[in-house]
Amino acid sequence: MIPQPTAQQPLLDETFILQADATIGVDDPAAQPIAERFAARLRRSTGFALPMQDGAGTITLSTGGAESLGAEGYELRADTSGVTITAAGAEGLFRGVTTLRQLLPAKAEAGSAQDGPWEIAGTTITDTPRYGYRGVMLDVTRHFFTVDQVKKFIDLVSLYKINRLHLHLSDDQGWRIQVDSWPRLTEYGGSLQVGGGAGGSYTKEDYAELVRYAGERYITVVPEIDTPGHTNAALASYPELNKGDQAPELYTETEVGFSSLTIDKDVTYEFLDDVFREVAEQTPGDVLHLGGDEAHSTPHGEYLTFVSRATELVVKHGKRVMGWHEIADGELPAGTVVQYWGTEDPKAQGLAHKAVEQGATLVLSPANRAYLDMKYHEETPLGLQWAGLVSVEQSYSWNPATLIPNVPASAIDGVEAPLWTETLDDLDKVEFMTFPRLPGIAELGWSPESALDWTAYRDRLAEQGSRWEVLDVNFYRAPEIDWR
Ligand code: NGO
Repeated sequence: MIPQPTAQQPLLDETFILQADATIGVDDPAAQPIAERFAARLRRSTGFALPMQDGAGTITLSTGGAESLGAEGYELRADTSGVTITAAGAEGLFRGVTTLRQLLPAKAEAGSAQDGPWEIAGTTITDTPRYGYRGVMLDVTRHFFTVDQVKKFIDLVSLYKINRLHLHLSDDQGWRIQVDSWPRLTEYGGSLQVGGGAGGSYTKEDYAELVRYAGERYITVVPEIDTPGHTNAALASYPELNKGDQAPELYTETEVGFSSLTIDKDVTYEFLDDVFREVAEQTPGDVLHLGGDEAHSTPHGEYLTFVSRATELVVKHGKRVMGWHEIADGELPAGTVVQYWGTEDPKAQGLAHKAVEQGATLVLSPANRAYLDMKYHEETPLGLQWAGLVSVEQSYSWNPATLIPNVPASAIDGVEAPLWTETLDDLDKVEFMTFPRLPGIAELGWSPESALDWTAYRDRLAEQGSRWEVLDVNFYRAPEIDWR
């Protein structure tokens, strides 16, 4: 199982076998949709009727217990008589059902009827996450991904108890979210992508659908509008955002660091005020990411001014600021989340310390460990390697608590695995870079420190391969894993 639960005990001599007459019981209307979706999946693969029932069933989801395990925690017991999952509320039940899916044979994930038996070795599990933020980022700017593609991605990451989806929605190569007050951002700024092909963007309805779909899987969307650099698509769409009112051409290559909003123009902040307002209005999560990375074309003094003014606008629209670690050189409002993407470099670590000294918290995305777009090895046909090669072992074998020396445990919100898409133009390629590394990052975010052990993890990871085959995931069959 991945992530490894906090505590698991076998129940010797007990085996649960799902039979044709099984029922699914729920005692809380809030958990009804969770049970329904679980039952629907199992009906397809088992061919059983699996009717829903109020209160206890063969498989029971029950709220109002296990309160000490927090909103995401749960208890699970599988024995000869049935399976019970107990949690404080619906979110914990959802995580527990995710575990139950992994306890069942891989063929339970199939879209058509399979032969049993449907057995689970007797067990009790008590589980609660180590960190509250366990994210994945998808860059939909360098290449655009449709709502349906992102939904499949959400489905796959939710199997590993990921609870944040960071969408990188604007960059030099494309603006991907509708903004009514600045319509050319998508109409023109979203029209292309890397390589020069047609891009795309999300309408408000599309974005709402992604937020809803992720929410159903207890994943909060964190939208990113990258500023003041990585803004060529916006600058190309509106001449007035540029120094000298001259719009650049659209850009479809992959250099970074050449674009900048104009820091000393009022229109820059009118623009951001509108964009942040419209994005914030559509985002139930409490965080809005304003980028802040690689502003190499913004003079440093101006960058610091920008951080103060732009963060103020995010706060004005009721959200906490999130930004890449460069923003920590500026003055940060209370509640800011700083995303560390450094390697072992002292300058980046210094900014992480600066963030913590200002009271900000950290989400860890060390590029040489957590970047899903780094090549696995020299011959990987996709991806980049500026942060080094990132094998499955390299991405798993680190400890969030000690990655940056002298950061108090209370300052770490969790981990996130970013997937940048300069070289990835379809979902198969996205899957290839994401699996098998993402489950390891998810485990670093969820499982207790004592459970983190590469040799044991390697064995557990090997078992996931059969699930990905059933789910039709194009994963990288890393040779260091004995895939079963
Ligand atoms: C950097 C850069 C991105 C690239 C990515 C590629 C950050 C935070 N900014 O990470 O624009 O796409 O590397 O790995």
